[in-house]
Amino acid sequence: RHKFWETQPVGQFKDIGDTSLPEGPIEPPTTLSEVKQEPYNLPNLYEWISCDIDSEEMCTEVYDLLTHNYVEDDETMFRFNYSKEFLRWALRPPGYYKSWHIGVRVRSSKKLVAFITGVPARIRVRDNVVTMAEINFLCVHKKLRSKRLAPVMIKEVTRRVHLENIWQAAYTAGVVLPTPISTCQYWHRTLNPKKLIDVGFSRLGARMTMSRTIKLYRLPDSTSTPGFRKMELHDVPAVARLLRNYLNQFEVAPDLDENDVEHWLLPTENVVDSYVVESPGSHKITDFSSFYSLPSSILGNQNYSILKAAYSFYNVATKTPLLQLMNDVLIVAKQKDYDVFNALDIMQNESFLKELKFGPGDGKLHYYLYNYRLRNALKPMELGLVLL
Ligand code: YNC
Ligand code: MG
Repeated sequence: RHKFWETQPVGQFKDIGDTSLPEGPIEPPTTLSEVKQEPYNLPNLYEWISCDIDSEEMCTEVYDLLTHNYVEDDETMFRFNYSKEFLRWALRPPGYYKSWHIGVRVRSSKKLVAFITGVPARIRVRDNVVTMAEINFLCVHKKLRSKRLAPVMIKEVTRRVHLENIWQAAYTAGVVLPTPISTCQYWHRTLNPKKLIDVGFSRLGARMTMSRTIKLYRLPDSTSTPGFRKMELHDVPAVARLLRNYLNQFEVAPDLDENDVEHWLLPTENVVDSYVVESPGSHKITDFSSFYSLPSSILGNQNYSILKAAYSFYNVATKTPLLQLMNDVLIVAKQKDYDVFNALDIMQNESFLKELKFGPGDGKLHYYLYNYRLRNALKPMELGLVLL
């Protein structure tokens, strides 16, 4: 059934429930000289490139490919519209490899028609910190679908990851593949009900009028927690300590040092936003919350072309109740004109979703590890990892 994935070192459906199989790497690493030195063969019309995402022209080409060909919802009403600034942020974390930003061009016209990326990350799986690649932005132009290009893209990124002596990877997808380590669900908190209903993102509830709906989702004008403010550069050590300590409780979570925290969590306009609570007396940082900005194109609506969505990233509450912290973050997201605030049911998010009027989305998000077996799937609440 999965002609490609059956050949790969991933948990296979037939092995589900087989507790005799050990946890950990499925295949041992080979020596670097055993890694294939030449790129995989593409059909002759196409050629591989490494994308220099620093270059404005290259970044624009990638942006245009993704804007027109990347992930859509099942009803094709929306398509992810990652911004160029977001792509640069997502693809250039500490220690990134340019060779892992892989494009496929048409030889004759030079048009970019496919893309896949990896970035390095230390991911802890239970007690083991493993250097992995986080794989994202796999995209094949709509006109080249179902030609088995994706397996070649995946094999090529795997080869380039192996060349850096890295043998594991983490990724998420909306489709079921062999085999999820966890299956999660998105929840959506309406911030702009009128627009969400107008564009078909949500529907007016039974026995609800528009004005009652607007009232239901209304938020205070300002945040309620004393000492709640935007994260700044000098907060990096304190935020790193908070996060490292917090993420320890999950079965799978990133192992973040201060450099990672600076890159992934220091606010970047229209990309990532982070807030801290600084205790008014002691100036201690006690709480932290963050979200990233991922708009979607609205396909075929007369009135609107972009849905502004914020996605919950990492949150840590040690003093402020998590519910209150998240309510303050909803307030700032509303102030920043986001239409909707999304969160997965991972980490401790279930504790605030219903109370803060998030509603469950359709569609699931599946988490995967490459070349690393877990004996049992994890509950979403056991996951401490957010991929972009
Ligand atoms: C997917 N999303 O099952 P089988 S998520 C992985 N992730 O193989 P073809 C996928 N595999 O089942 P198409 C996949 N979607 O026969 C499909 N597949 O074994 C598998 N969509 O290939 C599929 N982006 O080329 C099948 O299919 C084989 O032309 C079929 O291309 C697929 O970024 C795709 O949703 C997704 O652009 C490129 O549909 C295309 O349809 C497309 O005939 C819209 O492929 C955008 C979209 C996916 C977003 C993402 C994570 C990707 C993870 C890839 C796996 C990484 C493994 C680890 C590598 C490093 C290892 C080290 C060390
Ligand atoms: Mg194809």
